[in-house]
Amino acid sequence: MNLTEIYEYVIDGNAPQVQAGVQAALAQGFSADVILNQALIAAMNEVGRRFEEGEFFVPEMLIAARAMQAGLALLKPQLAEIGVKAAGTVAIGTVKGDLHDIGKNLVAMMLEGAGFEVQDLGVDVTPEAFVKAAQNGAQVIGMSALLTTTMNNMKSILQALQEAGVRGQVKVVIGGAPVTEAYAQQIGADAYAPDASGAVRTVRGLLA
Ligand code: B1M
Repeated sequence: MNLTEIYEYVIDGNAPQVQAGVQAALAQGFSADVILNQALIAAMNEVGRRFEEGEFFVPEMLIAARAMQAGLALLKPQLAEIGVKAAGTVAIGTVKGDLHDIGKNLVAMMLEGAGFEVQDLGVDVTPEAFVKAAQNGAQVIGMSALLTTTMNNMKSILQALQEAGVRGQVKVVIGGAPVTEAYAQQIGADAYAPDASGAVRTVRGLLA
């Protein structure tokens, strides 16, 4: 099994073959960071590109992200051992009152696939929990909302970050079906991303 095959299996969303491939590559002496960058992350970049070009839809992206995560789980102990640093830390959650998590999970998986350390705060997340994540060192706060009623809670979270004195130390990116670029500007978020691959590009840009 070579790295190109692992890359293809991630794109195909074949988790068992990705795991077999990662195990074989480790046994052949490939280092964990090479497998991560040249097979898993490279494949997720391609998945993001195909999604943006309209060649892939949400199900294909979800299946690929799950396959990537299956491979990543095997690499994590080695990555920690050789001290590979994450591209940045992102805390992401669906805002208070909102239980929709499919899109948020997809964004979290794509970010993880792009090499970020992701803290998933879950759904129905209070402003206090977002503040705590910022105080604990998250560099980016990601908020998701699917309801027109709950998207207004994003503003309260920004206020809570401000009041806690941590707004200046984090970048805030928001998204979800009813959210728009104009709304992000209106409430003072740093960025809006329309979809999961856009979120990866946006977070990379914010931390560059
Ligand atoms: Co609900 N729901 N739902 N729902 N639900 C919607 C959102 C709705 C549009 C359906 C409709 O009426 N047409 C409507 C909202 C209307 C509105 O606010 N204007 C609605 C409603 C009303 C409700 C309830 C109030 C229904 C009720 O009980 N009367 C209720 C609310 C519960 C609550 O949250 N408190 C409710 C409940 C549910 C279920 C539990 C049944 C289920 C959620 C299951 C789950 O998530 N685990 C559900 C579902 C599945 C939907 C629809 C059908 C699909 C949402 C979805 O998963 N889309 C939805 C209708 C629709 O969207 N067509 C609907 C797929 C997902 C991949 O897309 O989440 O948009 P999305 O994420 C995208 C982008 O938005 C973006 O990237 C993702 C990937 O491309 N993105 C980000 C998302 N977060 C981001 C964060 C970022 C960046 C990008 O940065 C941090």
